[in-house]
Amino acid sequence: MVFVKRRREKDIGWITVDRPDALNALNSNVLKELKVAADRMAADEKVSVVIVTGSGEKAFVAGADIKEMLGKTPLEMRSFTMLGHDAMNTIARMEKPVIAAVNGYALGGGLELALACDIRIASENTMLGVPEVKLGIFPGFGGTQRLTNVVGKGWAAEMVFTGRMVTAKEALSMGLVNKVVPLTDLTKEVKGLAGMIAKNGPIGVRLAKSAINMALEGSLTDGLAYERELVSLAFSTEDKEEGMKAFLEKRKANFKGK
Ligand code: DAK
Repeated sequence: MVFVKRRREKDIGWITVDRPDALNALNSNVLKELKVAADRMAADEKVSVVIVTGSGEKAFVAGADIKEMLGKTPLEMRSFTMLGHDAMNTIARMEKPVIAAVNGYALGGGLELALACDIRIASENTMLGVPEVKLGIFPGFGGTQRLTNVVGKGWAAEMVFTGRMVTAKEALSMGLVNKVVPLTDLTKEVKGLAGMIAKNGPIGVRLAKSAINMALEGSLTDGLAYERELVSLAFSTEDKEEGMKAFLEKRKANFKGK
């Protein structure tokens, strides 16, 4: 892996887009490596929570690689888009919580990558936007869909139609990011959040992600039915016995993920 670094710290998996000279822009190789990294994190039983971030102090990801896209035919662009969708869908559908540690510019495909994650924590220097209309196109890695799901039609329409960047503070007020912290505190903040999640019963957390995803993909009736089936499944686990007994015995639960 050249452009995407992967590491595990105890039960937290880190995926870092590492192409700082181009503000971590997503070219074909980055997208292929992102997909591989996400697949490996999904398969690693030691990883409970995944954090996605960018290298350096300036950018999370400044978008799809404009230099690479310029020369592409529509058919080549279709293949490129499939790489993007593959990587981002793998993150969005992974049965583990994924946190974006947004450490600077999150633009175009970069914001779309952050939106494929479940939770976004941003540093104060972050600027977010979907400037594709300034290039004569519009967001194509799921931005029109996931941005609308997260912030609602009004904000999504304003961001997509104007292409303007919003500050981290404005993004917080829109619900586009969950929290804003100084850049120097970002790692500590996301680790703390990941640690809080990792302490909980992993099967419950994973099934919950699957049920939450259904809220965006189906009707309320289907979502409620899916939630009912999955939460019933959680009652078949040793973790449920342990969690409930631990509560009644006034002690910390020792979850085994079984
Ligand atoms: N692609 C390629 N290189 C990039 C880049 C990008 N998106 N963003 C920055 N860079 C490169 C710059 O070219 C520069 O490289 P050198 O000139 O040093 O070789 C280096 O990173 C540093 O950037 P700057 O010199 O520009 O740095 P500044 O601090 O002055 O400005 C900036 C930072 C983030 C404001 C600026 O770099 C900028 O505006 N970047 C472009 C942001 C952008 O427009 N992002 C959206 C990209 S379009 C589709 C599927 C997906 C997409 C489209 C279609 N289909 C389904 C068809 C997705 C599209 C996008 O994401």
